[in-house]
Amino acid sequence: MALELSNIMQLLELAISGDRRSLSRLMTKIAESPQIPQFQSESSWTLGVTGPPGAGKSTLIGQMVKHWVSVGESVAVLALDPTSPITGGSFLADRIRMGGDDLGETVFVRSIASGNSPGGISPRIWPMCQALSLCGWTRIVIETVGSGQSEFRIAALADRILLVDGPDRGDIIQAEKAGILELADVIAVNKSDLPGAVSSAQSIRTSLALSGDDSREVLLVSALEGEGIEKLISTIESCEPRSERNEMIMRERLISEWDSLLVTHPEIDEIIAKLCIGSITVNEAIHILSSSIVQSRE
Ligand SMILES: Nc1nc2c(ncn2[C@@H]2O[C@H](COP(=O)(O)OP(=O)(O)OP(=O)(O)O)[C@@H](O)[C@H]2O)c(=O)[nH]1
Ligand SMILES: [Mg+2]
Repeated sequence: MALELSNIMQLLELAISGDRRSLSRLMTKIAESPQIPQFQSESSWTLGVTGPPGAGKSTLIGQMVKHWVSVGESVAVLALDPTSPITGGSFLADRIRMGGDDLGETVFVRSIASGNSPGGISPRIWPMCQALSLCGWTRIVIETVGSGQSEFRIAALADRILLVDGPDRGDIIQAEKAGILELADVIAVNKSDLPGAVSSAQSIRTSLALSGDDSREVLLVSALEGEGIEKLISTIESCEPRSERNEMIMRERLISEWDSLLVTHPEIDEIIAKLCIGSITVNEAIHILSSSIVQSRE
């Protein structure tokens, strides 16, 4: 375990010195190592981008990346696709290359295979973002499909959340149900080149007004035509992370790391078997698991 962590620290040093291969390997290690590594970066800028499948998140991120690169930022994108992580990421890279641009030195795109992480990917996103920040990436974007609570919870680890919706009212209802609408800092209705986008944006504004929160912007954008991108970026950059944000991030970190410790616990199967035959109670199981987790971390 100690050797594993020292490897990770070596990779981090190489990645900080600008070695891209080491950065890639570092991301893999953070995703796959049995123990979740911890890094501390003084400051980081992270944006969670979530929204229903096919809303245009990747295309929009591609446009945002282009803009950021043109103003001298260096952008890292972590793409989480619960269905096909590998194609999801390469697809994103294709979108960013739209217009024949090379990704260049100032863009890093990585797809994350959530299936390879002991205890799930969620608790690993924070150290990944911290490591990217230590390596000098000034804009860190996490793309997740907001089709379920667990995917959305990943976006909640970022300092700010952008919800991307399509011009279909069904998408918005889904976002409302999952609680995404409530927590997003900025809401973009994409595909403004298609009919329905204006009325979708209007119905989101009505929803926000009904819940007494009408201070957030609902912006119309077309990722395909590059419409509304600068306004979107300036809105995202000027939005003050809400006061509850830090509490939400810490809550997500704590819950996801705790969950991960629990499901990767070496005795978990044995304890479940004992619960099944009634030889221990749930309270006793909690006591056994939590005391051994505490001991292993001392
Ligand atoms: N008309 C129109 N089509 C768009 C726009 N943005 C994206 N699309 C199209 O919508 C489809 C999905 O785009 P993606 O960017 O892959 O959407 P996504 O939300 O990242 O999709 P997943 O990651 O699979 O959830 C593609 O065919 C895009 O070309 C837009 O502004 N207007
Ligand atoms: Mg995508």
